[in-house]
Amino acid sequence: NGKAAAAAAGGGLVVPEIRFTKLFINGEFVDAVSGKSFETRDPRTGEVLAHVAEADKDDVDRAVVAAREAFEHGKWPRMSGYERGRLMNKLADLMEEHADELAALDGADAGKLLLLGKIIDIPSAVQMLRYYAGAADKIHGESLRVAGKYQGYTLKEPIGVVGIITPWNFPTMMFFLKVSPALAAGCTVVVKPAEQTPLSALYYAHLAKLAGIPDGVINVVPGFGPTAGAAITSHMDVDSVTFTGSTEIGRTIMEASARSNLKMVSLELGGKSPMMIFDDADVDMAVNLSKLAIFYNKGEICVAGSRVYVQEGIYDEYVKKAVEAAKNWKVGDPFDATTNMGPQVDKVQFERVLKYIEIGKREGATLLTGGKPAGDKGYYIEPTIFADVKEDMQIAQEEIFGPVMSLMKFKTVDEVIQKANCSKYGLAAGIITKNLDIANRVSRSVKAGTVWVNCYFAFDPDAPFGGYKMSGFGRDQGMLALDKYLQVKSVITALPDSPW
Ligand code: TXE
Repeated sequence: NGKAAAAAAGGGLVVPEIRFTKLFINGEFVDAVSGKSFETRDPRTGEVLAHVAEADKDDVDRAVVAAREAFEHGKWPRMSGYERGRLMNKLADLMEEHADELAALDGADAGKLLLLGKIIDIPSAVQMLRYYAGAADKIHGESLRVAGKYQGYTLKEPIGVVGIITPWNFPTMMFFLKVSPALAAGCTVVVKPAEQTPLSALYYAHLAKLAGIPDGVINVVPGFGPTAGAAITSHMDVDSVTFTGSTEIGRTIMEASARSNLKMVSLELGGKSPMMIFDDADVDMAVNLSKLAIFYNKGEICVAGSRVYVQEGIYDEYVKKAVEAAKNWKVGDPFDATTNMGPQVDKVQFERVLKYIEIGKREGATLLTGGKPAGDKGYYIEPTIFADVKEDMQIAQEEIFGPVMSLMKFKTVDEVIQKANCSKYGLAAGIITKNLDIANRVSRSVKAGTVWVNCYFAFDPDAPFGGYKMSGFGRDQGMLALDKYLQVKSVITALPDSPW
């Protein structure tokens, strides 16, 4: 049983009982049509945490039928925005009540730090939900300037049934990043959480029911990408798909939309974000921010500051201090409050990161620290820094998604702008300087959806978030994200008797 396995894996630490392991369709927990299930593992040990019902095409069909019924005939899209917001706030209250358990669930499933789950992941998701709860009664169209004897206005209508496909690095945040605006807009959803981390999404489905969100509005179908995921993206009765994950699968999803019903697609994909540190920066502060930018959440974060550019005047001092900081970044059990970094999410990612470390060595980059597994059990990797990295190396171009920093020296502002933009990605960028002119110039020159100046990971529900270039398109967060879940209808009415 899940609890026993979890307790064994965590050495008796506070892993909650795993209560929800079935699919959630039309307000009920149900087995998969096939009767199949899959394992989700504890990355601290590689041992099985729980067996979860495995959705496939038939289950997705059932979930879409439920979501369609709830959309076409149910209360949710017809309710006032105020009432939808009220129920969303109730769900947020329930999340707060269960915050410890939820943080522990993601901790065990994804190897995330328990402490940070409690103070960052769960509260941020709650904040996101409340932000959109507040938006639900403020969605309105415009009155138009239509020439001639007509009057015109736009209506904003929910887009319909939304397919949501999420990754495993922030299971809770990703769920609410997409589900919250969809709910505010009046949509119904079919969510496929990542196969590595399906547990918290099922818990949220349960809480949504307790909060009074009607059956069929939120459906959760854990399963694998090529089966359950593909069934959503190629479904003829899903109106929109919103995805966060790899660039490769982003392409597959667009193809699936093109081949099926041309459903709307929005994609938040990979990144290789540059962190630019200028000569006038406080080196300690720069080390601290850039260390967090790459080692936070074990580098499993799409906006990780994985390319670090340091200006020549402070380069040597930066290197010395950054290596020291990496060595002091404590790798260990995510349930231990003194740990800075837990294990990579699974064996696949663990091996992928180690493969990139080998590539970096082969390409001729200088390994300053780290570079191997930490410990002999579980998927832990040492915080790793490569110096003398060149723009054309794979470790400077490809997303590693692990605790591996690629360090480069630069001389001028123009040079660093050119190098920062020398990437197929454009998700985020960091700038550390006290010089306002440099900060402004670089902010405007860098091709990235988010720029952080003298800070990093400063997320807010009101700040739109998404990519340039091959980091995808469409924005999560902010009022702008509501557009992904809304149709705009222009209504033009003849006014034959209008005086003007
Ligand atoms: O991603 P996938 P993976 C990057 C990161 C990582 C790499 C691979 O570089 O190392 O991607 O990770 C579902 N149709 N990011 O393999 O496969 C899948 O089940 C529909 C960056 O985990 O893209 C899961 O729910 N769906 C990223 C989700 O897509 C499919 C976060 C993401 O998995 C599918 C995660 C298909 N054919 C990885 N195939 C970020 N931007 O934050 C898979 N999926």
